[in-house]
Amino acid sequence: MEQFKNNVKKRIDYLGMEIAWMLREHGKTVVGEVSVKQLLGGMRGLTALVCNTSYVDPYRGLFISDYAIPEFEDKLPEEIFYLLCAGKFPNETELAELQEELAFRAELPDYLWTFIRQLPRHLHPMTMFSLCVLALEGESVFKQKYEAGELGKSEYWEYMLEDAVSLLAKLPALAAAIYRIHLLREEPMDYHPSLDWGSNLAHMLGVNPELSFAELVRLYMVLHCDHEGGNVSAFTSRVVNSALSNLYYATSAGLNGLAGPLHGLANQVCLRFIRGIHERFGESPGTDQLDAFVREELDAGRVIPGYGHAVLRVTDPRFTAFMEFGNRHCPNSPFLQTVKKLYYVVPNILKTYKEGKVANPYPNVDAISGTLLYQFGISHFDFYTVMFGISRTFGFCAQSIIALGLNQPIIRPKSVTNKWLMDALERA
Ligand code: FCX
Repeated sequence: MEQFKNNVKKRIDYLGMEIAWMLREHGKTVVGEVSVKQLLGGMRGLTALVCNTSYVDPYRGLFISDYAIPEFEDKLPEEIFYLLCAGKFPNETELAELQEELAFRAELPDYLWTFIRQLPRHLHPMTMFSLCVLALEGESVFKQKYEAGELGKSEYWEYMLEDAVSLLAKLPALAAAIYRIHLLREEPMDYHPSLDWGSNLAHMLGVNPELSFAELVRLYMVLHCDHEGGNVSAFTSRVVNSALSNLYYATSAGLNGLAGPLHGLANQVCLRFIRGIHERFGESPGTDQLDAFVREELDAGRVIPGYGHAVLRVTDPRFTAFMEFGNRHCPNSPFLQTVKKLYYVVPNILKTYKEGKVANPYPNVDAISGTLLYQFGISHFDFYTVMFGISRTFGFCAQSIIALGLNQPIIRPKSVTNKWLMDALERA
């Protein structure tokens, strides 16, 4: 992995130079302020983190380096990982080097197979996934070297990268094993050495041999890989890693955040939502029926899954990319048709709901991703967030590699009490 490491090192050195300049010239310059509303409101809109792997523009969506979604949506997941870490796409030999390494490390250790098979069946697949990542923690080379006192601070990132590649290499076999053993109740499929990482995942899930399914899995992995640093899962993973907990701990922690219904679990909730609509109105509901259904949900105090976002203020470009895929591959799917009708109905309702309080009435990625997985044969909804998690692990890993390369310290903001805040307000 020499070329990969060299390219990541170049990126870290470059970013490090920028940071040195900012600290030298502007260490005390104030670039923002915090309102009481932000302090009490989940820090929404507060600029408090630097994350160099990706950026979310409220109106244009996800950028990785300077590339917007249409410029990278046709890439392989491993190319995206390269881009997240090195800030550039790999050339042919660089890609081959990384792919060889991923293939070399893809096998699961025997103890993990035993662990997977013994997991209680009632656990949610996200719980299984997070537990399995945690169970691999003893594999961490970073941890072994750190405990042996063999690591200087400037080498931390290199061993994070070692751990990242080992972990990512194993995710297709690991996730597919959970799906097949516990949800399908079938035997796992063998790893296919001639396939790339994403195609192997599609192959090992074993639900659909069509090329278009591998294409969907590839796109799914690319679109979910990272979404800057402040979302629940990425932030959690980064905070945990900032204590020098290794990437297995950090990834498992991030996955636990992703498992919440306001975050990654929304994709599974969305599909149940659409199925609920079909059960009630049939597979071709009218827009007036959908309008009434959505209003009922809101009146019952429930959120409309797949709509809204803490940062985006337009339709999520990841939603648009999936919609284009759906239009090409399954335009007549009743689920896709209902997603389209909801897109027509929901924003208009949310715009005026709670006196216009919903900051973004438009769909996010979760409004459609599950529909496509379902259409292509992944019929167990509970697995959708695992798919999200496999992909998001690319981002967790890249963010921590870069942060440690830049010697970022342990994350530890200061919290205050109501009394402290009220005293401060009285003095202001
Ligand atoms: N349905 C109903 N109400 C909504 C809503 C929705 N889809 N989106 C926002 N609101 C409500 C909020 O609940 C909040 O009400 P409150 O003040 O009475 O609590 C109000 O509108 C203002 O919230 P807003 O500032 O717009 O949104 P937040 O940044 O607080 O929250 C999420 C963002 C994504 C959590 C919110 O829009 C939501 O709950 N959406 C539905 C769940 C979902 O799709 N999650 C996935 C998001 C994402 F893509 C991901 O991380 O995977």
